[in-house]
Amino acid sequence: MKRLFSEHSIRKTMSLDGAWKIRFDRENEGKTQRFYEKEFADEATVIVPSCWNTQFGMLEYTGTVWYQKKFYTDSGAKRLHFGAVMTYAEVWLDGNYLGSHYGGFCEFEFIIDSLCEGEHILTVRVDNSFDEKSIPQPTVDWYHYGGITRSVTLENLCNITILNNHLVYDLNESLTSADAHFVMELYNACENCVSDNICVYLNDSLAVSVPVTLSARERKTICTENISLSDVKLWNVGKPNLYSLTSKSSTDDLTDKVGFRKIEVKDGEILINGNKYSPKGINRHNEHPDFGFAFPEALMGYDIDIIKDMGCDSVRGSHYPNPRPFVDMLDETGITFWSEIPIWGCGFSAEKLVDEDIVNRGLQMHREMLYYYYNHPSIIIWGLHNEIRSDLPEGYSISEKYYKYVKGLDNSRIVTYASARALTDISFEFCDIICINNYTGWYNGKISDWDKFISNLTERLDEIKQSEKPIIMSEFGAASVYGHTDFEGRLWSENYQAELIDYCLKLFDKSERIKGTYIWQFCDIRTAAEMGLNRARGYNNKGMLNEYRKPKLSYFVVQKNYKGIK
Ligand code: ADA
Repeated sequence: MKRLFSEHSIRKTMSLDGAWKIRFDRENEGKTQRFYEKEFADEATVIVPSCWNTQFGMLEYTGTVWYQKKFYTDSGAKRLHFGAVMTYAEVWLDGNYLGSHYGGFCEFEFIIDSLCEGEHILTVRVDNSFDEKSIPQPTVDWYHYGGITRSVTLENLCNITILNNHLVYDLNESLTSADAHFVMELYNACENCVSDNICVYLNDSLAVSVPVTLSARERKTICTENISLSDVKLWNVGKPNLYSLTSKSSTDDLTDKVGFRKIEVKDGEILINGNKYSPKGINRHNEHPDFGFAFPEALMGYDIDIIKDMGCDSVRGSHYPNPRPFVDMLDETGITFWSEIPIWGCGFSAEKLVDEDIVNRGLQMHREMLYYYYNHPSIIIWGLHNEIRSDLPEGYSISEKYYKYVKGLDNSRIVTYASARALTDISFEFCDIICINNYTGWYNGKISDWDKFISNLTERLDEIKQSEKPIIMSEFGAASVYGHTDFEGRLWSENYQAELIDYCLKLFDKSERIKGTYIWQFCDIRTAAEMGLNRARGYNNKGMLNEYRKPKLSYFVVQKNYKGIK
């Protein structure tokens, strides 16, 4: 799969990125006409990864598009991996159905037990239309681009292959040594029973070696014995230290990057490696008007430079799992990350929050996010959902389910959700820190009403016995149209936005209870027509930069506050 470093030196991999043929299927008749059985005509090609909405004349197209790629391969078992397909993918290989995947921001894969040497045709039906059970629902504050938006790879599997390896550890009191074990998912790609030895290395030194036997085509999760690691060098915010984690069988290998750090929530504080940590954060959509969600890696690096220049040390990946190369960059830079799934609440009625299919789709998204992203040291927060009706029993029920599920999979990180119901929320017991989205001074009230809001919030948290949890202001902001300034500082001007951000950052910094901020938002983003007249230009204009990364006045305000510049 696509990472910043190479994951394999033994396993052979082939990128299926590049030119694919496409067929638009406006009438949605491709399945009945069995498009997957025929080779497409040459008339239309597109580069993968990409979004079709950024092609000329296709901006508003929501529906089905068929993609096809011919490739040549040697024989044997394969793993076909998709970085993300927006939103529903159905996949055929040489006319045979491989399977489907729902969820536009999650990785998925298929194991193909045997492929003969020669030419093959991969066909993918991509559908980005919404249905009653969609996550997100049709009313959502971002543009719902469609397409194969992240890379596609084909990997050769031979005998015992290592599909995944999670490093699970516990640092000791002095944070210099750790008890660790590895949870590995293995697959025997061979038709016979195979025995082998899996060796796991941390920075080239052997950590553990495990004999394994797997029957033909068996998939098995193994957990190694506990080992003690001494002289552990910590991953810290701003001072990241990464280890390479390499697992090898005699026919396969897998490399990942890991880091050791301890995340705690204690006495109203967030602690990283025992030190108090108040994230200076920003909400960021992984979107660009010219590329949609198929965000180029070179630009990711540029965004990270801007984020650092602004003085931020944390990013909330609002509102979905981000591409792995982006999270790799954060691991390497020492910027922390909040990763969440795209349950964007305003679109979900109370009934939808208890709809079994929707709840299960969300569970699957959490499962996939934790499976693929578990090792990233930059991820310190798992986000359960955003702005749902957490003031109602239905919101309570889904929060409880997701909190318990995610905690059960990973108890080493903070689990939370972003609430827009500060004064009426009944679900705060299902978060380790209290995260509040509020737009005082924009959708309601004046900038100076923020003081009252914060005192109401802390009083309420005391009343409902949630006062021991740190508060994070996870969204606040105002829209401004880039280049529009005035003498009066009216709504929509850069100066009004800058004034609000300055006021909030100073107020939150003075509060004893607020332990971090995530400004809404990094840059302007294209949004859905359903968002209506409140979204000038069809954009959410609350960016500190415009969509082409040109700074607004508020950018420099953030810089001053976050960098403590007088
Ligand atoms: C919400 C939501 C964001 C954005 C914001 C806004 O808090 O979580 O995605 O829509 O409101 O700009 O109103």
